[in-house]
Amino acid sequence: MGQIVHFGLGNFARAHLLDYTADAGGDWQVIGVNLRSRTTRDGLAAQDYAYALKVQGVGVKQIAVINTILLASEGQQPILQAMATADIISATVTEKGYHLDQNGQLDLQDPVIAADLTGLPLRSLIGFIAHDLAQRDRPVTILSCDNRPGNGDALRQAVQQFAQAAHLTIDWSLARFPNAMVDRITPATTDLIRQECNDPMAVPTEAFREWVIEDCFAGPRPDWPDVQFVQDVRPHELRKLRMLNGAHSFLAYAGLAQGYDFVHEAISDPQLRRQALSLMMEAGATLPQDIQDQVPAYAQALLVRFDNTELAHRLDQIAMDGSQKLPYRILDTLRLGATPVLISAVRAWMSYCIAQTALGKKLNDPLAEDIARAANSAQPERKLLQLIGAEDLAPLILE
Ligand code: CS2
Repeated sequence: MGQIVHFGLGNFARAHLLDYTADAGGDWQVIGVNLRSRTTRDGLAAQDYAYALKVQGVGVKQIAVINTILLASEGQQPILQAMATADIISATVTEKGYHLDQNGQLDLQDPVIAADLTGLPLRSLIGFIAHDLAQRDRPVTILSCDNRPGNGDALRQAVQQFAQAAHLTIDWSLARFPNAMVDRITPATTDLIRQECNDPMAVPTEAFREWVIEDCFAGPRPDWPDVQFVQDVRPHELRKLRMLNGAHSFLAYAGLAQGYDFVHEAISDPQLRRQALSLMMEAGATLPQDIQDQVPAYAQALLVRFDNTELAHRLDQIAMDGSQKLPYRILDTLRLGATPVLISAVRAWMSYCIAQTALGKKLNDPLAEDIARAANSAQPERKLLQLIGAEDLAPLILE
């Protein structure tokens, strides 16, 4: 029997990796790990870890691949024991779950990482993987399923930097960290969805799904249907992160500023639609030459996905963690081709930070306190750009 230990049982994991694993069939068990909240674990445990996946326009699937879910707050040993016999250790912990600084290096001053380094009960994905690899005697694939360019490389480097700081010795020949592009729009669950599915743990998602993984596994993997195994994931990652996620972040801040709540509302606004499409095309122009011909069709397909009224994808959900998302969704693209919509996307984020702070609202962002301080400072925009490592773009954005 193959074993997957998956960190982060949020809606995305349950609509993507776990749906693919359910379709793969075969003899695979999934042990979940939640590092922070117990809510999902308690909710799923009450229904034998099975849940309804409501696929818009298709129907409701019952997903029953999770065997159990462990909580870091209930002790690290059971988690390390499960990891020791896993073939795959995967993660959807969002950008902030990697605890990286603006330069993509592990932030050793980050309070969670600093605590893990002092030998206190582990609370970070990075800490768990480093300690697992330090006592490991069999091959394992560490599979990041988070939005980030080179997510596997970034995770490997962070684990390496943690191991060095913690004086852990690791046999790196046992571990592989494939890069992967993951895609499926998965909103937060609403009461309406819970009622429709008669399931408090139901997950809504769209029919579309995509997964492109670097073909470098250390051992067995489920027979995931429709997954592309490739030598170079980068063109696929950049296409998705710059075009889809870039447009999402633009629509989130510009749409909220205009009083919209959902993606389908913002994209139906003629001016925002025009801007979102040109952002996609501008981002597309920065992609590797050999995939340029895919850009127009991909952009049109994104508009259709964004138009999906049934999906009810909230803009404030996308607006979360802007300090972690903007660098790879907007700033990297902007540095390759300065265009009006990309600039207005950064300005929309700054206005959002300043407006929310003026209302006394704390942003849902790991840098919330720094953002509030910057927004209340004498040069709010310049300070906000510094926070996301965009000082070099200040002449362009602040002119
Ligand atoms: C969204 C993503 O919340 C967000 O930031 O842009 O979750 C997006 O829906 C997914 O990456 C789509 O695959």
